[in-house]
Amino acid sequence: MSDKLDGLWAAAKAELDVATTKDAVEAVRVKYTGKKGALSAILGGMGKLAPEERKALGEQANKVKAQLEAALEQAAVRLEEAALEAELAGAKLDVTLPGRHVRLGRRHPVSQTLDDIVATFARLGFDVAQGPEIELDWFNFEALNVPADHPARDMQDTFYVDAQWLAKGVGPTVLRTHTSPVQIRTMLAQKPPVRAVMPGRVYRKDSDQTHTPMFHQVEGLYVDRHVTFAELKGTLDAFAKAFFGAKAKTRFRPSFFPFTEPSAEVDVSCVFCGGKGCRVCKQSGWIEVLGSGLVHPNVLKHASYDPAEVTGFAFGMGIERLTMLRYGIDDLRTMFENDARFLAQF
Ligand code: 2U9
Repeated sequence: MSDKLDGLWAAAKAELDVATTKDAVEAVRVKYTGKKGALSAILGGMGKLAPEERKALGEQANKVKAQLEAALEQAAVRLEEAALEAELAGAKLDVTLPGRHVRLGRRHPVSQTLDDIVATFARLGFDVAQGPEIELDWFNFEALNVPADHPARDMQDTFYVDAQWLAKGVGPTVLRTHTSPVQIRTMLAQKPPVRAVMPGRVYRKDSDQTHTPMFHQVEGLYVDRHVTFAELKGTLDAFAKAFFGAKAKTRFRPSFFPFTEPSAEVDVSCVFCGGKGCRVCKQSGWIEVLGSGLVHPNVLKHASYDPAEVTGFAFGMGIERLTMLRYGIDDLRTMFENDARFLAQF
């Protein structure tokens, strides 16, 4: 029986050495170590042996079984390696070629600027409020003290959304021309005090070197008892210093907006020449960055606030313009072309 085991191992080893397929290796495994295989047959006959002979043969059988299993494993590995070798040779894959470069995406400079502005006002205690881009004419114009015959309501400036509004029994709808309707909605939804900034997309029928039909704004509103123009100046000066640097100075020039009275445009000392005068600030030393004012009493009334009880300030800024000033970009179109090579610089 001992000879039989030796013979079995020799035969199995010889067959494995010439096996060239997985199936051939599997056939050897079944033939020699399977349930009905040669090894089982030998072990089955062991019952008839004397105890000491059985022990010796058992040990030998275990050794042969272990050898067989190791040889089967080796054969399997050898075949796998050969298959991989053949595949690589056939596919002519050049594993020394450098990998494809994956360009990382990043936030658009306009989004970065918008987020920075919102974060700056958040530090000054402002909440963030948002509203619909398709807006009722009432919220976009009427509530903001923009009379029906105001040039800003002209078909030329405003995208009207629904021509059938009258038939449907709703007011006209527009693509909002500013984020100001969000202020009205916010005031109607809560009692004073209100202190919030309103970031978002706005739309105007405008398209030239310095205007696009869609752009981004951040507006802000602070309404409470005893809010004065001094608070407006302090807040916007703090914003300018946070955004343009501690050396930035501000100046307030009288202006007019239907929704604020008094109104002021806010200039910042030129970020390029520090106020000395250059091409960008047209030698004036100042750059206009914001509009602002105290909320018009009519606007407070439309929002169900009592102008005898509360006052407020409001401001607005265009984000594309601020982004261009911040990064020294001189062509508005680059903000909308989404050329990844251009955007990767910021
Ligand atoms: C309410 C009351 C008042 C928002 C204001 C401006 C002045 C302003 C422009 C800046 C550049 C628009 O993007 S831009 O072209 N904005 O000059 N905006 S005051 O005043 C409000 C808003 C809401 C209830």
